Amino acid sequence: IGGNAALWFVDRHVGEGRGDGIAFREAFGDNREISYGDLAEQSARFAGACHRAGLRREERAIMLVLDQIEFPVIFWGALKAGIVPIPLNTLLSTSVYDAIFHDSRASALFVSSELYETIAPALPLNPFIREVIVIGDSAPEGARTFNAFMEGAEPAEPVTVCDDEVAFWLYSSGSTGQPKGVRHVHSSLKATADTYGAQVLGVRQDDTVYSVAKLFFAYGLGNGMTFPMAVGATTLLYNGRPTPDSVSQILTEHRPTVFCGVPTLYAALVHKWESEGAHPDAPLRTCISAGEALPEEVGRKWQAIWGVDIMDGVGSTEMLHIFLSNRPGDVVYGTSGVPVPGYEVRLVDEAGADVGVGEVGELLVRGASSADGYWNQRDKSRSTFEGHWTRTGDKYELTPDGRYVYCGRTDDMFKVSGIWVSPFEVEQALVSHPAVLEAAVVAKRDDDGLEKPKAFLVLKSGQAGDPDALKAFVQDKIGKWKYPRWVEIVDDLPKTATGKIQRFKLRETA
Ligand code: 3SK
Repeated sequence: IGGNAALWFVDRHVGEGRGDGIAFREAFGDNREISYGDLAEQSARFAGACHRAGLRREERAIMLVLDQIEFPVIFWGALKAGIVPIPLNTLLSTSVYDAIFHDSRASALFVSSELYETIAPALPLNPFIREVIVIGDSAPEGARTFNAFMEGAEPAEPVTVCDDEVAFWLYSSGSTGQPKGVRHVHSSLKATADTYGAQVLGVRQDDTVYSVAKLFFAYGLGNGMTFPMAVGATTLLYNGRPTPDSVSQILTEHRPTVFCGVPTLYAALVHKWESEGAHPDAPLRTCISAGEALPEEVGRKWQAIWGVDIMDGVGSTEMLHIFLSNRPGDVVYGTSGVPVPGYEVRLVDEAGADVGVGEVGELLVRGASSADGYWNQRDKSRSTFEGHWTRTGDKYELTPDGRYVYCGRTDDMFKVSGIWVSPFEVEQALVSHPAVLEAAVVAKRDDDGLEKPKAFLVLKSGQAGDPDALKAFVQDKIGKWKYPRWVEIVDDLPKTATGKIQRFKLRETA
């Protein structure tokens, strides 16, 4: 089936006899559940409620919604109505929301009651938003509750679309700030489910999936929504912060079979279970990681604990999901693996020429899920989407056995004594030290104005980091000139919501 993605991801299950299967279960509160049949019905009524409220096709609707059952109802219901949902990161500040509300010119805003206070100051300043719908028991003046919005609405038939019609947007903050609206088309959702979802993750109908990456993030949207929904599986939703404690509890109580994490959390979980000498009991059969490269050490320790590898991969908001990944039964820690079936990659130098094995180049990717472009940012669209190829801004090296090794962001690399240093390589060396939990390395100028590595470290609890010992450790591991000349111990590292270290912020304080 082409056309409206909601037909394939939602309604198809009812037609094929899977309507009673549980699509989503909340791993909090009263553990509310929604079946595929109820999701089909409620999303159709949501579409009817949008029409009744005067929301027209192609208008945008902001979703500032926690991972809770209303999320899929709104997302798929909007697609059915032809309205373009824009799920937003739920951790941004009022001023960033204000900028996005203006940039997108969204006509409607769906907001979880817990987040209302943050956006409230932006509402009187906004001339575009006509409907504010609060997911909660009550709504302030000028807004309606979600239940009131839905009450009495008639189900609407999904609008007919072509494969190339824009279905939804995501705002990409990148690793350097300025959010950009990334426009994705209906067919991209199925393209990622058919490629990474089916052929790498290999999710099955009997799986229970838990993604610590939230649904507003492209990685979480695939893991927790489109991949399980492609096969009629069940997803666990958690509306709180994924900490080592909350994740351990979900693993114990809800027993997922597929776990989708990010490196920081994998590292913190391994550390917690090592120091407690025990780990939860869960029937995990597949684990994946993305967001930033997974430290080798963390992957090996996870494998030793669970007997299951973590398949590390790399994706982007622009490509919607992972396009380079380790594969089941073929995991090499410290690499991002090989191209996902359906995607091609190239490594190019600054002049755009392909580089050879063992040389570092910028990663370009092509595949069916690439975005339609950025909203109202022609220059950035032209420099990122070059015909069928999308520039990732990541530096990679190809090994003789055909695997891709991450070397850092294009703008994070620097030279020491004329030789390129990848901050990522120094960070990998640092996190393999037993006292170090997390590391970030940036360039800092010495008294002679020459760039040298500086490390910011988060230590494991109860550990003291001796800077000289750490420097010597790195020298022994990766080479004399790459060691950090300065070591600063910090409580945590600045990160994007998707777990990418914001080195630009550290550069400012270095
Ligand atoms: O950062 C990543 O690796 C990623 C993976 C999947 C989807 C989106 C992103 C940004």
